[in-house]
Amino acid sequence: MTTNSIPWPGAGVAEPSVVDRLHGWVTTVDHKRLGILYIVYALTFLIIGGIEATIIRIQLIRPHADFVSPEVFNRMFTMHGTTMIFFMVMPILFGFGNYLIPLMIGARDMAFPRLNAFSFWLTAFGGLLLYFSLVGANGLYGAGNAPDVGWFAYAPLTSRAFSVGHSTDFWTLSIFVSGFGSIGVAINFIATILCMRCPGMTLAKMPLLGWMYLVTAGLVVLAVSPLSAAQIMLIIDRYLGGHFFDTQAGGSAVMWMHFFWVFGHPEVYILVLPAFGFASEIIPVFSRKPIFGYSVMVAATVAIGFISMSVWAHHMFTVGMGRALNTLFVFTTMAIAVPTGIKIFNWLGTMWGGKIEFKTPMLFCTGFIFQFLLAGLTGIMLGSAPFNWQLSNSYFVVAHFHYVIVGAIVFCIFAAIYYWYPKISGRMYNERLGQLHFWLFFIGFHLTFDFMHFVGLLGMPRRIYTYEPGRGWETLNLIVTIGVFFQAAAIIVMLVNLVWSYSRGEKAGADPWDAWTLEWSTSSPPPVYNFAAIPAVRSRRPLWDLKHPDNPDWRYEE
Ligand SMILES: [Cu+2]
Repeated sequence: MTTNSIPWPGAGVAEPSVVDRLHGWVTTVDHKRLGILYIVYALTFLIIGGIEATIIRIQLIRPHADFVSPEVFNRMFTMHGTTMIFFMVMPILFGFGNYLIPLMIGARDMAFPRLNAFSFWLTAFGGLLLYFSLVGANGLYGAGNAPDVGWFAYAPLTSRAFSVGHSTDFWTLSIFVSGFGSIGVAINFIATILCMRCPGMTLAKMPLLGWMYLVTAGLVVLAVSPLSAAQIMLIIDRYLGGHFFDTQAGGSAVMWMHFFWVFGHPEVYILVLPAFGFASEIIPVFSRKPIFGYSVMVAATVAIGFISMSVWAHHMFTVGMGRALNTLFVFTTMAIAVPTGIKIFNWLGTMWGGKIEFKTPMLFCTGFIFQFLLAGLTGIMLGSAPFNWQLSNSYFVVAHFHYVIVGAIVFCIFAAIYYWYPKISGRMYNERLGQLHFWLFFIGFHLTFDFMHFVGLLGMPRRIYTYEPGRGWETLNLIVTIGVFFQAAAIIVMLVNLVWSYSRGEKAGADPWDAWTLEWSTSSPPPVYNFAAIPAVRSRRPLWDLKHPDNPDWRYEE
């Protein structure tokens, strides 16, 4: 197998104009370009969602603050949650998957390039539709007509009786539209991963990232559909005289919760599995050891996929389901901790005895393991119904899920940004700024979300606009808010690094990390056609075999 970068036919033609370039990006069906569009789109919403979080935290910095009005506060936490989940984390994961999966399995593109483009634009328009709600009656400072019902929009708060204007409809339709984008890209991942692997790459030789995206895609198809169905029912309730979620008229508000969490809990695995994939690709390279327990990792991933569809009602321990059902969901929730724990063990097993180099991607992965372990422990605590009854709807819950979403998923996303930035941009990022990003964010994260657990244990409910002095919440809230400013500074450092390095960074070359998967066999950035000749592989580390013909991996795998 050869490294491949053949000059593109027609070299030396006139520079395309700005309009041509724009047209090229808007009409592209190339998986790499679509990947970049998803990533840039998501980073834009990271900034917007971060600003919303900062506004919430400034309002809660002390008792009786009046930085924003109660209405704006409700709109801020609804927009923050909805934005970060549906228009930041999901798109950035779809972006990395789009860019990397065809390269890592030795293919020239995704299975359905036009469906791929269409899926991106559905997601893109979904986010724009959500933010169009800001251009509403109350003006920007009143946060317009932005949705204010929380990111899970419980009934009957979403009924016309309690949500008079169109704010809830912006929530419903924006997620409904982007939901089809998600289902479209998921179908593409499944077809690409199952049908377009290069010769020799059996499923048992596929990079772990491929397995994570395969299971994730399956969950997207299974979990997003019930949410879309429930949203149609909500629209019928709001405009066509339906009573699906109207308890007084024979419907059920609890039924919305079941529909939402049948989506909502698998959703957290839709978000975390690709992140696990990033860590499973990065940790071996910076430990100079192949992943520990490849097959067990695959089995744990598939097990998580199945079990994650059976735990949803642990979000509903307080609605009165009764002892039998509560017990069942306590049991399934505890069961999902087993395959998840196995993964933590395998990552530590990979690092154990390795020659670890703490470059920025590895720093973020190390932070991820530590924080994901803690997040798992508070998850087990909240998964036991009696404990949950005490802390449901408190800041302990908010701290727990931010520990997973920020402490695990966002940390892995940052690791992925720095690890694959050289491949995507052709340049090295600034390592010092990378390390500064890590430490600022690490400190900020722990200030915010460690202390948030304690204010929750002291009884502070989530989503309250303000609070009384004298309950022991003041200092904790101050520290929590200070942490957010560290995180904001860290994000700014990252953005400066990425933009600056794009034109001034050191040239990266094809394989700056001395890695082992196929994307590093192409130039940086890769040519439009990816590979001059479709590669053929014999092991899980094709580039190791190429670089170590005297001691190839296939000798042990075959
Ligand atoms: Cu859950």
